[in-house]
Amino acid sequence: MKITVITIFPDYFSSPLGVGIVGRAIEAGNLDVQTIDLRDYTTNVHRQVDDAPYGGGAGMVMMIEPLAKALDPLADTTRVLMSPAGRPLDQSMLDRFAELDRLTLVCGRYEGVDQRVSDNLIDEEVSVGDFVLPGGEAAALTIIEGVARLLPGVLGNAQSIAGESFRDALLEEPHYTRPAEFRGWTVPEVLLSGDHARIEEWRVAQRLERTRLRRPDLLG
Ligand code: JCQ
Repeated sequence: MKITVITIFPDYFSSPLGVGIVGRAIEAGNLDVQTIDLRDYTTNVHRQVDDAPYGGGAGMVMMIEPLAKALDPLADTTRVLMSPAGRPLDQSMLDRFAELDRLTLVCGRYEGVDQRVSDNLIDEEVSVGDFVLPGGEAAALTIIEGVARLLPGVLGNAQSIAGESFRDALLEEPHYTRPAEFRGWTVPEVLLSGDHARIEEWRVAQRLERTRLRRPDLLG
C-alpha cells in the first residue's frame, strides 16, 4: 500500500514513520509513505498557502491553487481531507482504507480549506474527534498507524486483530500481568484460578459492564 501525505510540515512525520509497527511495515516493503510539501506547489514568491477569507472575518483559509496542483496527479487515489467537520473515524473506516492500494491524506490548517477543494478534489472528509487541532498532521498519523497494523504481513498475528476490542463493538476487559500483588494492589482472584470457563465468563461480564459505564453509546 502507498500513502501520500500532503502537508506544510513534512518533517512532522519523520520520527513516527521510523518506529514501531509503521517503521517495520515500511522496512518490510508492506507500506510506502510519501510526504508532499504543499509549499512546493505554490507560485507566489512567499510560498504562501493561505489567504484571507472572502466575506471577511478572523483567520486564514488554505488556498485552492497549491492543493489542486498537488492533488491533480493523485486523482486515481482515494483522497481524504482531515477535518473536524469530517465523518468520525472508526475501525470500519480503517478496515476499508487498509484494503486500498493508494491513499492520499490532506492535512488542513488555519481556519480551514477553500470549500472548492473539498467539493471537487477530495473523496471524503474524516475527523478523528470532536476537537480542533492546529493542523491535520496528527490526524493523518492516526490513520497511517491504524491502517499499518491491518496490512497483510505486518502484525504477524491475525488472531490478535480478529479477537480485539471494537470488532465485537465492546470495550476490552482489564488486563493484568505479574506480580500478583504490588503495593497491596492485587489481581482479581478468578484470573489466578486456572478455571478457564470462569475466566471467560468474568471477561465477558467485565466487557459488558465497562461498556455500559464508559461507552453506553456502543450498546445502542
Ligand atoms: C481532524 N479532528 C480534528 C483544523 C480546519 C480542513 O480544515 C481544518 C482542519 C484542521 C485540522 O484537523 C483537525 C481535526 N479531526 O483539527 C481546522
